[in-house]
Amino acid sequence: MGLNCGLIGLPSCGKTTIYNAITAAGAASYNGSDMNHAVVNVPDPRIRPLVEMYNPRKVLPATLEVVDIPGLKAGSTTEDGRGIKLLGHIKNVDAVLHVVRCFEDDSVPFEYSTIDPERDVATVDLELMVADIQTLQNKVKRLSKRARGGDKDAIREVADCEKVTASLEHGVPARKQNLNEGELASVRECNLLSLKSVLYIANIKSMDDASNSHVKALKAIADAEGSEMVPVCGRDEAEISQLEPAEQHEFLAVLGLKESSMERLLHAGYHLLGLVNFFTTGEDEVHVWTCRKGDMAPTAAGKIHTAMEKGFIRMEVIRYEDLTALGSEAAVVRAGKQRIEGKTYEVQDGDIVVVLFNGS
Ligand SMILES: Nc1nc2c(ncn2[C@@H]2O[C@H](COP(=O)(O)OP(=O)(O)OP(=O)(O)O)[C@@H](O)[C@H]2O)c(=O)[nH]1
Ligand SMILES: [Mg+2]
Repeated sequence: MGLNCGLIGLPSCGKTTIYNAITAAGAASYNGSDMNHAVVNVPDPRIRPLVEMYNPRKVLPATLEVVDIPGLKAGSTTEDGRGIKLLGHIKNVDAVLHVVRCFEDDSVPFEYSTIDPERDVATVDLELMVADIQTLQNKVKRLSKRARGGDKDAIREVADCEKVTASLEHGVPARKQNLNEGELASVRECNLLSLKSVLYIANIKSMDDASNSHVKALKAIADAEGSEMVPVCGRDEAEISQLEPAEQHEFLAVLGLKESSMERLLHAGYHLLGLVNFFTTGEDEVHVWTCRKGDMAPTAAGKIHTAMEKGFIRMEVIRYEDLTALGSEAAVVRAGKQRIEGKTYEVQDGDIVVVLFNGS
């Protein structure tokens, strides 16, 4: 139910190394036949004070799901269907984490003899686009009979799919096509890979290298599409993630970092996708939920339970800062700081909510 991400990139760019750096701190990780998959807890400094206050039976942090697939090289999606199958594992992710090798090291084999983020991003994007063209063509094929029969919706959807396909064939990823609402609706069920938000990860040798020319080139690519770029020293951080938390912070400090790669990626990802955390609290559980900034109260309530969205009546809201400053829910209510919000309220980061709904 939480945030869901997929790691992509050329072979040997460091995806699995970074996957290990992100997930080692978290829960179960298993090795599938050709991909790694893990669900990790999202750290939030507000959880601990809430747990101390409520002493709940259960604590449920927000979760981050990470999928790591083997590298894509030029032609992966056209050669034998293996690339298409691999990409199938990331069809349903909210965001793509695109790892780009930005370190020079002759002892680590790579596809190319040079380091060139622009080339690498274009190569991987092309594979995503080839897969998308296939997906769109399948949809057009499915709709063609209805369209020939004069079905207006089918005719419009076919036209939209063909327009997107034509731009893909010209090398423009769907995320850069400025698609309008109608076009987005026509391609929604296709889960186009090149439409997904991309967070670029520059894999570097050491943090001293965080502003080398390759990292700058990748930052420029990210900036040009309104995205984010995070430099990560994959190998060092994969090792650090194996240490005890106290030691981790010591080593991060040595590298000149305040946060682990997981924390930095999360911040960038939350920012890129416009995500916020809100809470439900009680003696039973302290639970962190994630929704999009701008989500109205019923949509956010729907993250907790679909019945809460359907039967939404109102939401009682207190702020995390008020609760910790005043010491208890009762004190917040006495201070007149509890709010009753309706269907058009936009849930804010740090809201602690109770949803009243029909069927409760
Ligand atoms: N020097 C250096 N080597 C690294 C770094 N990150 C990864 N490597 C090395 O690069 C090689 C490939 O790393 P992986 O993480 O397996 O790469 P991958 O992208 O998962 O590769 P595929 O799954 O085959 O596509 C390994 O030998 C790593 O040890 C880094 O930050 N610095
Ligand atoms: Mg790998």
